[in-house]
Amino acid sequence: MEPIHVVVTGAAGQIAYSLLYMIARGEVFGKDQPLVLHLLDIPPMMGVLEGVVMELADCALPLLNKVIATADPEVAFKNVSAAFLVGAMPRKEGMERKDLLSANVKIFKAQGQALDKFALKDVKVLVVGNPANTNALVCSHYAPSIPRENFTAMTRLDQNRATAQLAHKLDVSIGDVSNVIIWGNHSSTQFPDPNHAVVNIDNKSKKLSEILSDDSYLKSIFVETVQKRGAAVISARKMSSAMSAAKAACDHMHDWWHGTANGRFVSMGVISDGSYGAPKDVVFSFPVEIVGKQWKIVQNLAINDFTKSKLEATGNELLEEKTEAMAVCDAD
Ligand code: NAX
Repeated sequence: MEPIHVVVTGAAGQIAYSLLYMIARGEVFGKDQPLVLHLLDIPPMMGVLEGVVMELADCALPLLNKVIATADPEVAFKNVSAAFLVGAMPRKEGMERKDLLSANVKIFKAQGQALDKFALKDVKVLVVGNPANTNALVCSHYAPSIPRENFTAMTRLDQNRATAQLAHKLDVSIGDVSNVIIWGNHSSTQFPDPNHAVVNIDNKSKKLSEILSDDSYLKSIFVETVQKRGAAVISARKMSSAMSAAKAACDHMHDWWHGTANGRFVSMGVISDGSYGAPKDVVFSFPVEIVGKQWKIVQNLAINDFTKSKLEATGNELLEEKTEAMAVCDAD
């Protein structure tokens, strides 16, 4: 089989350190799909990146045909079929959310332009670097020759966290819980929604509501635990989530590449068509089903008033981010 070219940005950072290994082992594109990995980072990180390249070689991975480490976006994005945009400016002490957004928007504008020029036109782009949803929107805006559907943002870590919380609460295996939804922004306004979750118990599929009717847990403890999980990991590890973020990035791209099982859906930040009253033309996390590498927003789920109000809040935040981001881009 011909190798495909895959780029990972922020390749010298901590998420990439786990992610590169998982991709190169075949866990995303398949155990028979050879790969050429392109690693992009900024010039001061080239020394560190060289160490990552050495370790990848020392892993002796049969699917890894070649590794290209570079600080040049033209080399990094050339002919890629899939892009993991992990690299971003981290939040420094004293930095306002606005400053962070403005620094990152410029990075994703430049990378959108580079994808437009050098990547394959059917490239699948997953944005992990924060603010992920708005970065994905900016990236797509500056890559007009690539379909907007090909730009997505990662909320899979939130989905995995939510699924793990429910499995723990019900004392079932994680594989027995599915269809938990993350709506909206990958931020503290996201809404982890357990209302459509399905649990496999005694070989029967049941709606979560049939086996767990603890409203105070589902509406407050569960939602807050998921929303604040990132902060809890930082406080314990003194560093942000990396292994779990890498695993989630693999899950996201894996399902996009190979599709979702019948009746199952996953959450992805995708360009909004206004479904469920979400604002149009922002990157909003929805439940999606995937067939033939094309995602489709799951329609006709019943939405209660509580969920509606949560969707409105996270949608408003995304509209604000979009306005700020586009102002930065226009001034750049
Ligand atoms: P690190 O700071 O360890 O690594 C980031 C890397 O990106 C660094 O090596 C840096 O030099 C590089 N970089 C900066 N600007 C770049 C540019 N213009 N081109 C290429 N590389 C560039 O951060 P890490 O822990 O790996 O996190 C990366 C990003 O993921 C952060 O923005 C973080 O906020 C975000 N996250 C997003 C998550 C999500 O669910 N969407 C969860 C995990 C994570 O917090």
